[in-house]
Amino acid sequence: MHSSRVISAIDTHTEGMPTRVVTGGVPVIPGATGNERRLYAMEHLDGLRRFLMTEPRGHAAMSGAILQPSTRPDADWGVVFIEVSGFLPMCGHGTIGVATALVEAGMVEVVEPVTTIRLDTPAGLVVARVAVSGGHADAVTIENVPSYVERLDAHVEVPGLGSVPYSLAFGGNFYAMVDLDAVGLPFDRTRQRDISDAGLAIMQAINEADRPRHPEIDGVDHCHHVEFIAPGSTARYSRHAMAIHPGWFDRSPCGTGTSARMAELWARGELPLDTDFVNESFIGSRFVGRLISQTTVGDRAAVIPTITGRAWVTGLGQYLLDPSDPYPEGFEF
Ligand code: PYC
Repeated sequence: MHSSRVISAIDTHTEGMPTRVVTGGVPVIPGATGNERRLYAMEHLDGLRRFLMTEPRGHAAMSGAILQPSTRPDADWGVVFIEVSGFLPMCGHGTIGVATALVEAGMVEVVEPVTTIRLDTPAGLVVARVAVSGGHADAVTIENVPSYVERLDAHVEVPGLGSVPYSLAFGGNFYAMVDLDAVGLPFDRTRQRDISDAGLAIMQAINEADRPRHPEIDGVDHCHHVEFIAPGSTARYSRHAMAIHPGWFDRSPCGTGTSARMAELWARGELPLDTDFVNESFIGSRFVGRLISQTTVGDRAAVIPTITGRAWVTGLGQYLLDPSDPYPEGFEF
């Protein structure tokens, strides 16, 4: 076969959302920390990201994670998260996919009933506890990075929508949380184009009016996710449509979005620590979240969330580039 590039991957899905876990073919990415690696990759490896995420090897809602050696002594593996939208500081469904792939491929020492894997992510240390039986990764609980509220009950002026009420929280990425009712749309997948357009308009308006910035993680300075909360949702069980730049929906219940939502509910006094919060995705799949302790981020009160979900291996791939391929970095359609 003619090929100038060979990338090996374990393809998985987490509650419906793909994670292409890259296991070989990418050299060590320069950087003294996970976030420095992300920043380096944003500048120098965007073509590799597009090669793996966009058509014809990926699709419009593709997501992945590049395995790396850890930059820190207390972690087993490093991870750089990639998706059609860019390089993420943290990805919950991606971490569940990575932990499942590492166990299923025997790339960590597998211990039953629980295998603990410590991951060096750009947003910080994330611990994944994999429930394993008979060698099978049954479910994964991740202990996420500190999550906090940036704005509660704010408003933003959005062209075509008027003044939209929202709250903004960080759970590994920044999430604007908006009631679907507030933009006059139903929780209905046949209206996904309208919901996505509303989400993109809200993200743009927030970023233009007042961009959020993480006080401790360099280069985390925009809102590219809008969590549209379905009517009837409560502080224990919520359904949502997660609209993501540049125009797709998370198929999973979104681990970092669930963390942000729990931080918001906690800040409102509606979700105490050690209490289950079930979050349901646009396709009906579920994560169970919990807040396990309190901490701070800069001068803000923050919480440590856990997220439990499942992932399955869907394929083993070697992604090739024929030197005569007219689309060496794929394309977006
Ligand atoms: O699960 O955290 C997540 C996530 C972020 C973007 C898509 N999924």
